[in-house]
Amino acid sequence: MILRITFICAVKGLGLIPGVVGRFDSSNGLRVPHIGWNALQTTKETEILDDVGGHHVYFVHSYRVMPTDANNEWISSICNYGDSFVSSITRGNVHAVQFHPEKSGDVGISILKKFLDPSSSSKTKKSAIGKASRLAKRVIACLDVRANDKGDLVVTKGDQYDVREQSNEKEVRNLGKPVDLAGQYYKDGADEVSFLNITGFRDFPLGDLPMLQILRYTSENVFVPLTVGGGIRDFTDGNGRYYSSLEVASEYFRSGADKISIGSDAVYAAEEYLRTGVKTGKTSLEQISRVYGNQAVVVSIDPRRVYVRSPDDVEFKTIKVSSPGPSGEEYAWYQCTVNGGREARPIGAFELAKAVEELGAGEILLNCIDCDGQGHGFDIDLIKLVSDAVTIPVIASSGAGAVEHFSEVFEKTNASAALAAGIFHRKEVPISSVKQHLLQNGIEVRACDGH
Ligand code: 1PR
Repeated sequence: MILRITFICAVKGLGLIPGVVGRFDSSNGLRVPHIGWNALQTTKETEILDDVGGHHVYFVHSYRVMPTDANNEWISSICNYGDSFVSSITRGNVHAVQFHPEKSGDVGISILKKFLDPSSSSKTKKSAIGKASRLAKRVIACLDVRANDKGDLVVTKGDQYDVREQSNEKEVRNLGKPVDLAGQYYKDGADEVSFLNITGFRDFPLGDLPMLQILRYTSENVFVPLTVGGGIRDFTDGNGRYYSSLEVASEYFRSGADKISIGSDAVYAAEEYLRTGVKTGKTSLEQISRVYGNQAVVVSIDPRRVYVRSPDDVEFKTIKVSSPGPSGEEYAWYQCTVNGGREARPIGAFELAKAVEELGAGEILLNCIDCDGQGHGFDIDLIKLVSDAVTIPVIASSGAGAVEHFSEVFEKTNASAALAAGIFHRKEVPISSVKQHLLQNGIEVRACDGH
């Protein structure tokens, strides 16, 4: 990574705008990439940023330009993340932004409209609650998608990963249509939407064109980041045609995904890396992050809690659990699984998280099979363990059942985002109530009163 910085610093730009591009410094605990909704401070009158006041906009990057006297006259806004960096520049009719207006909801759309037509009227309501001041904690809606027994792609939801009804027919639980639900969650104020193709490990995703179509249709109306996961790996089809994981990911990106999420394949890559100590550059994780950047690659971890009597009983990192195990065990480790929890692997969540960060992951989606669908809250022990182990953002997932679970995870761990599925699908708790609750507890979130 140091080499990369040196390389970038050593390369001259066109010299039109004075400044140096450098990587955020993660050595003092700052999470890099900078992913999420942050506040801007406008420093110059410019119509295109008229509606931004008090709102968050969406950033996803690891490199930035610092403001200096030499580039001061270009700067139209700055953002603070660790230090102040340049978030937009304006000169005459030249505008450039570091954030993503196309992913910044109504505020972003207004920026794009004003860029095309400076006289267009403002449609964004001034934020009535929760004025933006820093990086917000994100609330993510997750849609586990798979084909039901009739072959239609549906949003489903498991209990500890079992997505079949308990009836005699054991049909796949059907909680709605993916595109409709994603659109609804966008309107409700979700900061991101994730699709997980949960049978991707056994089906080839490029053969699963409806999934690509879901992404295309969703990205027409949903202007927050979309993540898609499931089946990202090298594959040879029935005709002997080989597809690299990079091709699979590229197809997802072309169809509207902003980030891809790798599950099983990242576990194999981490195991191999820990065994050999060698980065081959050939794993899906390394290849996709090299081409699209770390910030576009999420690793989804599916661990299960394994209780032990003593940390010496196992070679993996253990924690002292907050409630003892069934036989009074005081310790546990979190065993990673592949293929949707079907196969346990000889690697812990702690070891996996550290390895995938080194291999190029930009973010971790941290599920927990024990908590999935239970509604008793996130596994705080696990999330603390992993979010303290890495410097990339961690998304807490599995177990949300009430608004208090969201404040608990942000107060007790270093998670950057919290993801939920069941409570949103079953309409038990609206996203707006989660955000209202977080704001009342002094936790900054993106206000969702603009819709
Ligand atoms: O291994 O690269 O093909 O990726 C497969 C992906 O599909 C992984 O991200 C894996 O987590 C996911 N997956 C596989 N099987 C299941 C299943 O449920 N049977 N879903 C599955 C994982 C977990 C979360 C869920 C949260 C929140 N689902 O995504 O949404 O636990 O749920 P809750 O709020 O209702 O508790 P690969």
